[in-house]
Amino acid sequence: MRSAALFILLAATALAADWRDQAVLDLSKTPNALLHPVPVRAVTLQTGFWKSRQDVTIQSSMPTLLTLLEEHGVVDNFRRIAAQSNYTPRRGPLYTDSDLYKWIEGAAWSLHARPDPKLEATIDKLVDEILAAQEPSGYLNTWFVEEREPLRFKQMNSGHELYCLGHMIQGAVAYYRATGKRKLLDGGIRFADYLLKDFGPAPKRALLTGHPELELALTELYRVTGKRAYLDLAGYLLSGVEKDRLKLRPRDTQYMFSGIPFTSREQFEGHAVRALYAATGAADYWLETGNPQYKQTLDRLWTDLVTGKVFVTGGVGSRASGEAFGDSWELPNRQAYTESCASIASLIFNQRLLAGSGDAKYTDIMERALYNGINSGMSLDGTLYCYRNPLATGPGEKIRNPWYDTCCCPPNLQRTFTALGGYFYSTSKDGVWVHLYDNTTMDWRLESGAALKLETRSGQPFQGNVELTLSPAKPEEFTLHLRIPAWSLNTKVLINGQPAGAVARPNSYLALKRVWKGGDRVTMELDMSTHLVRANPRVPENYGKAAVQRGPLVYCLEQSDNGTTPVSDVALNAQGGFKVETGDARLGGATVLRHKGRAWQPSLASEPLYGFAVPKPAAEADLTFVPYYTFHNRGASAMTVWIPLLP
Ligand code: FUB
Ligand code: ZN
Repeated sequence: MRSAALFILLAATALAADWRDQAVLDLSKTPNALLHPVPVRAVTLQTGFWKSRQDVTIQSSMPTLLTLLEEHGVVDNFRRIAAQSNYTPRRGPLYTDSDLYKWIEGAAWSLHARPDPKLEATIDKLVDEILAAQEPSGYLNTWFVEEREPLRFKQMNSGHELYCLGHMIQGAVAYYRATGKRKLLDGGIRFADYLLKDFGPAPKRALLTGHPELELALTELYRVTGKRAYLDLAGYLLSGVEKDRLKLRPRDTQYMFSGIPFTSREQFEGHAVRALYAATGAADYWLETGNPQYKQTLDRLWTDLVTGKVFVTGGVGSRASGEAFGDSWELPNRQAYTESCASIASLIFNQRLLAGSGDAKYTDIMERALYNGINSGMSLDGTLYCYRNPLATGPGEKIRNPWYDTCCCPPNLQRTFTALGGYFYSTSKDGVWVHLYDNTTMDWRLESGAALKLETRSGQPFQGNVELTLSPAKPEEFTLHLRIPAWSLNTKVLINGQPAGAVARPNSYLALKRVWKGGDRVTMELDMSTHLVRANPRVPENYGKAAVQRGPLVYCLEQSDNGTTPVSDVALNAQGGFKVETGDARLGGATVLRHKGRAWQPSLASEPLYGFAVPKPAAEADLTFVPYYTFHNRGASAMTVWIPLLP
């Protein structure tokens, strides 16, 4: 008894005491992380684009989704186990536990940004109810109980037991980092330790993540606790050594993106969320171990992603069947699957690769996903969600819904938006990095230990102005790494009103090294020209078409703005400028674009399917473009991102 108490005490002291200083990813001791994210709580989002999205998440989306989770029995699924009577039957598919864990994670990150005792009390209560369902062994899953108990770890391809544990650990880590409360974390540790005892390389029982997720959670658990066995377990899961013991077929390992050595992967394939979560876990594993084979595989997969498998909106996943990646350049518009979770997975995959390199090419993909294919996932009022984020819809096609029985995307969006402060800045040995521009205040420190306050003011994503004011505690030499986005072809940078004297190359970080002192100001003018984006001609659907991009935002045509001519009957003039109109009140103040085009009249619907000449669009058309993330916020009208281009 005494030794058990001593063990608990030792375990308790093993956690780092600096929970307040830990970022979304605590890379402070990670050997291969060049960049270290700044904690969420150290960054205040001031009035601006992302604050308004975060406000909607915290004030509207979080409470309404909790009500829906309650109404659909997701919390009762835990309560009924502790009640041990005919409380209520279990409801929902086998992965609902993860939805509540993700909701808790979202709520926890929001506490970093904005302390809220009422919300904290709500989380505390949920945590107690969750833990009351945990078995003394540490096992916890509301599906594999009662008559399904004998099936535990027997349906690992599809069972989602480890997926749910992964989300439990991530929710627990976020809550610990928000409050210092370790109850849920201890629950996660108990379950992870239960796995360590019985599962692993032979002679232990084999383990497999049928839906990867636990890999990244275990790495973060290692970062919080310092216990190497969690990282080793992640390595074991990624090693794919159990293919033969578990009799996995190639089609299983392809779909799950697990079960064979991660380092043998040649391309992204199978279920998009599974594949990108696996790659994210592998990137974490590489950051911690430096294993070069992992790095080579990650580079190979990243190239595969960006050369043929990511949509212009940052969305990922081309096929509804198997929620899967397609072949390279298979990027359909209306049929695009582009699950919100897959765009988020791409964001966090690239986040790890950025931390390991400081290369802006990763931030470019992150930004594309964040402003477009992720941002579209939650309606402007925070009550409707996209599971799919297609690049075209027909009239009346309902993409936004308040609830999905497979409710993975809504809380995934929430945890992303509430943690947003953690994506803006990093530190490195030589200074500080600014990845995204908005109105934010960073109150943190350099890695030398010197305090640094950094105010950023910007009209992004609608305007190109950026102004940074630095306030180091005392004059200090360090490098300010400013991201020059790929879309900003001409960027002006001034330091205290004088040219910075360095070339601001698109898609790079501009390194400004000097002795910085209180009140130093850097101003930038990002190039907000509107671009017509062309797809590689190998993308069959988009041959001869263009998409419209201004700053980080991809635009679309919605029927509701474009009169009675169907948006599938219009073409775009390559010549002539776009008229920029700021502050559309119907779209939360977004900038809309107007441009001249042509329309087919009569409608193409009345033209024959085949002929010897292409009909010409003859009528003049005034086209109105709105940011893609706002689509279907005024009802389900036809929408398209890619538009035929006139010569
Ligand atoms: O497999 C259940 C859910 O479906 C997962 O949470 C997501 O990856 C989604 O594809
Ligand atoms: Zn999802």
